[in-house]
This record gives sequence, structure tokens and C-alpha cells, in this order.
Amino acid sequence: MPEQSPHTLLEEGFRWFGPDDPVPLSHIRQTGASALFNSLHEIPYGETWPLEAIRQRQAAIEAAGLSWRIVESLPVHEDLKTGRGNLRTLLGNYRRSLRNLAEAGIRTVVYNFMPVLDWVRTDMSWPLPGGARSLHFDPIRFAAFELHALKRPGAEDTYSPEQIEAADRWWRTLDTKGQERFIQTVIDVFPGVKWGLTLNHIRQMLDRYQGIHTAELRANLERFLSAVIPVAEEVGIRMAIHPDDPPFPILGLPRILSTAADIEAVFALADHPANGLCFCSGSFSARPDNDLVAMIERFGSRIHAAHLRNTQRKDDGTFYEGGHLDGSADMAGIVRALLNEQDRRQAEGRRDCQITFRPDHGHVMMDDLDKSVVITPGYPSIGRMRGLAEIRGLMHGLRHTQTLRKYPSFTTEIHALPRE
Ligand code: DNO
Repeated sequence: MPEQSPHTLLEEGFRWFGPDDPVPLSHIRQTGASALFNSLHEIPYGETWPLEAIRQRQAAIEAAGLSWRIVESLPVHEDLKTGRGNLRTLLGNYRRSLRNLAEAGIRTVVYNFMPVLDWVRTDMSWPLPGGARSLHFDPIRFAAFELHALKRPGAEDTYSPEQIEAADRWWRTLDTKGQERFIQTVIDVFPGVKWGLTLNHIRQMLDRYQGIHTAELRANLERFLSAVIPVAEEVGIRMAIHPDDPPFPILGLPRILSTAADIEAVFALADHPANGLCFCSGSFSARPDNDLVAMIERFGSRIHAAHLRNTQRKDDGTFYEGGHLDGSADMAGIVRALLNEQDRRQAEGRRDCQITFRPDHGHVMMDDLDKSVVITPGYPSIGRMRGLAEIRGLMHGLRHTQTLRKYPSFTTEIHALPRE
């Protein structure tokens, strides 16, 4: 990490899904963000990432004038989450990948420990009043998925009779094609890959979680962390776990990272700074009892990366992804808390004081609405760039206000400030 000057902004990042991403590196460069969140999606989950492949990707990114700052994600194989299978080999491979990444100079690795599905929405093209499209989650539609498509045994016990009736009603509005489209929306959204999953695959994956409740899943995470964190620590890598999205139980599966109490419990499993968090404001904000600013103030020292986006929650339990500054989460408060955390780190003399964020998700809007290429759900270029620009403006505004308070006659560039 470079030396930081006082009042540094957060580092601006952008996600790139690799050479097949319809958003090319040259476009990302134009956004002004330079820190890439990238993964080697072509390597199957559980295999070692060879140093050569890492270096090749890194060279491609650097040739575009950008830098591969964060691995998102180094996926955790389902066997490690269920605790069944050839765990020794999987853990050994993960550790080797970390060593190779460190050798290439990459210092932050995002991963998640969500069972079966990475993230879930019930509509990837929810119309907003102005004509842009957003991502939406509706518990009634999700109930329809469980009850009518997946036919998950026991699902009916988790819904009220009114919800079951509403789900039936909605399901009946879909024709066969509509049902098929809806099912794919729910089950096949893994970052950077299309697996062509079917309902039967999901049923088999769910079966493997029989008997695995919160305590077991947490114990499996502990096993993973105790194998991986010592290596991360040794080679200087910070691990950043991504929260549950959505942050409540689905499909009868356990969830272990939805609230502040969960973060505390996960940190306690391996009490070392290398065991850290990817603070995703979008995931956490879908729950009304999460106070995001307080979470950053409390756990900030172990936040190693941030995903900034907003959700708009409704009283009926639905939520959609609003504009980055526009939703249930107090984005100004969140960004201010992250900037304060950077200042705190700097005062402490920590070398890794700058926090890298990416504008997470974005609306499909303007020219993106008419593109013939398939846009990765949540990852259109224009909507994300709008989010980035808004957060960039917010950071500058917040720093400017701080500066004016401290140096009332100050008028020039914030970066030119003298050291305190
Ligand atoms: C969704 C993303 C997640 C995230 C992984 C991290 O848009 O934030 O897919 O990359 O859960 O492992």
C-alpha cells in the first residue's frame, strides 16, 4: 500500500469479470476508477490458482492502465461449507492460491460463506419510474419459487397462509416461458460464470445441507479460517468475508453473516486482522435492524474492502436497489464513517489505511437499455458509473467540509493539504 496523505479519499474500484466481461477494461479506465476487483472465474471452485495465470491476468489489467487490487472472489468450495469431502486437498489448494496471490503482490481477498446460492433476487429488470431497470426482491415471489418451482419440502411452514395464497396467485399469472425465466433469475446468478443450473441441481445442493444449522456452518467456517488465516497472516493477505445477500435465511439454509452480532462472532473465530470483512452496504441495508454507520464504527479496523450501494426497503418486505445515494441506507453517513476509519488508521500509523470500494451494482439505464450484449445482472457500465460519480462527489464534499472546518480560509485542492 502506498503512503497515505491526510484526508485521503477512499480508493475507487470497479469490478471486472475478466476477458468475457461485456464491459472492457478501456471503458473502466474512463470512469476514473483504477483499482480492479477481479477473479479468475475460469478456474473451477476448489482448484489452485497458478501463479502464472495470476500474473497473466495482472499483466492484462496493468496494460490497460489499471491495477488488480482486490480478488473478488477466491471462491470457497461447497464441500468446505458443508464440511464433507476432501477437505485437506481443498484447504491446501486455497492456501496455495493465497501464496501465489501474495507472490504477485495482491493483498486483499474477498470470499463468502453463503450456502448454495451466492446472491438472490426475484427480478433482475424491475422498472423504475424514470425507465431505468433495477434489481428487486419480493418475498412473495420467492415463496412462489420455493412452493411451486422447487417444491421444497417444509417450505410451506415458513410462510403465513396469506403469503402462500399471494404466492399462488402470482405464480398463476406466469405462462410456462415466464416461469422458466423466473426460475433462471433465481438460481443461476453466480458472479462471472453461467453454470446452466437446473432445479434438480439446486435440490441436490440443498440436500447436502441436511443437518447443517447455524452452529455447524459456523464451525465449518472456523475450520476454514483456522487453516487459511495463518497463511494469510504470514504472506500479508487480508481476507474479507462478504455478508449474506439477502441478509436473512432463505431456502431453510443457515445464515451466519447478516448482522452486527454475526460479524462479531465471525471475527471471534479467528481473532486476527487478516480475518476481516468486505463491508457491503447493499447486503446489510436490506435489514431494518442493521445500523450501518454503527457497524463501520465498531468493526472498521477489520474492513478490508467495501461495496457501496443502497437498497430501498418497503413495509411489505420487498426491497429494490435504489440509486447509490438514494434508499434506506444513509450513504453519506456510511462514506463519512469509512473516511473517519481511514483517518483513525492513519493516526495509528497503519500502512493499510486506505479502504478500496467499488460502486456495487447499478441500474440498467440510457444506452445500456438497448444493448444487444447480455449485461451481467447488477453490472451494467453506465449505472455503476453513475454510482461511482455520486460517491466520488460525496467523498469530495465530505472532505471539503471537514477541511473548511479545520482551515476556514482553505480553497484549493484537498490533496494539497499539509501533513498534520
Ligand atoms: C454480488 C456480489 C457477490 C460477491 C460474492 C463474494 O453482486 O457482491 O457475488 O462478489 O458473494 O464472494
